[in-house]
Amino acid sequence: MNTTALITGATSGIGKATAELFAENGIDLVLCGRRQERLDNLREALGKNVKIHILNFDVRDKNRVIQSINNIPDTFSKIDILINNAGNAHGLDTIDQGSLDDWDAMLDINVKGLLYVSKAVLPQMIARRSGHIINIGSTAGKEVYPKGNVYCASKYAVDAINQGMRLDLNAHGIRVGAINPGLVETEFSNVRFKGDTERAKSVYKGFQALKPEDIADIIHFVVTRPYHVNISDLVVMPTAQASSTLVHKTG
Ligand code: NDP
Ligand code: 8X3
Repeated sequence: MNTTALITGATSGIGKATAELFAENGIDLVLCGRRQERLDNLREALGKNVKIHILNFDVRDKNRVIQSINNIPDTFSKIDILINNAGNAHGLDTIDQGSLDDWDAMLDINVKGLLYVSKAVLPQMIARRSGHIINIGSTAGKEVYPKGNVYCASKYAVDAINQGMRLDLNAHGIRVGAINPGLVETEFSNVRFKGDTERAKSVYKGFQALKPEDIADIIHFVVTRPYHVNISDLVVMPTAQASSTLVHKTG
C-alpha cells in the first residue's frame, strides 16, 4: 500500500515544495490550505504522479478541521505522515505596539491550528501503532529576536508541543520530530508585512536565503529514514545566518 502524507499550508512556500517533492517520490497526498484555486492547481499538476485529495479549511476553525479530516475518503484515510506546516508571522512590532488581531492570528493558527489538525489525525495513527508527525517550528522558537515577541512565543509553543507529543506518543510507536528553519524566502514576509512586497523582499537581500525546496529536501530525508530512526529536532539556517539576530549581508 502507498504511503500517504497530509500537509497543511500546502498552497505556498515550504508546504508546496514538500508536496511537489513527495509527489515526485510517489507519496499520495492530502493537501490543505484556504486558497482553493491554488489547491485545484496542485491537484491538477501533481495528480499525474500520485493520488491527491484536497481539503479547504482554515486551521482556526476547529469543527471544520475535525470534520474535514474525519471525512477523508477511504483511499486517503491511512495517513502515514502529518506535516504540521501551516502558519505565518503577522506583524513585526514591539510588544507595546503589537496588534491584538495579529497576536490572535499567530497563536490561533500556529499553535491551536496545529493542535486541532493533530487531534484529528492522531486516533488512526494510534490505532495502527504507526505514523510520523513533523512539526515545522523555527529558529524563532529557539531564540527570541527584537519585535518577534508573539511570533517567537508561538514557535516556542510548537517546540514544547513537539516535545510533549513525542513523550505522550512514545508508547504508541509514533515518530515525532520538529524541523526549525531560519530564513527561508517564501510568502512568509509578504504575509508578515501585509502585502508590502518591497519590505518583504528586503528581508532576503544581500545574502542567500534558504529556498523552500531546501526544507522540502530535509523533510523528505527525515521521513525516509528507517522506522527505528526518529530525527527529533533539527535546526537549519542559511550559511549566512548564525543566529536569529546575526545575518551576514553584503551590498
Ligand atoms: P508561506 O506564507 O509561503 O506559506 C504559509 C502556508 O500556511 C500557506 O500555504 C497558507 O495557505 C497556510 N496558512 C496560513 N494561515 C492559514 C490558516 N489560517 N489556515 C490554513 N492554512 C493557513 O510561508 P512558509 O512556507 O514560509 O511557512 C510555512 C511554515 O514555516 C510556517 O509555520 C512558518 O512559521 C514556518 N517557518 C517559515 C520560515 C521562513 O523564513 N519562511 C522559517 C521558519 C519557519 P493559505 O493561505 O492558502 O491558507
Ligand atoms: C521564520 C524565521 O527569523 O523570520 O520563522 O522569524 S524568522
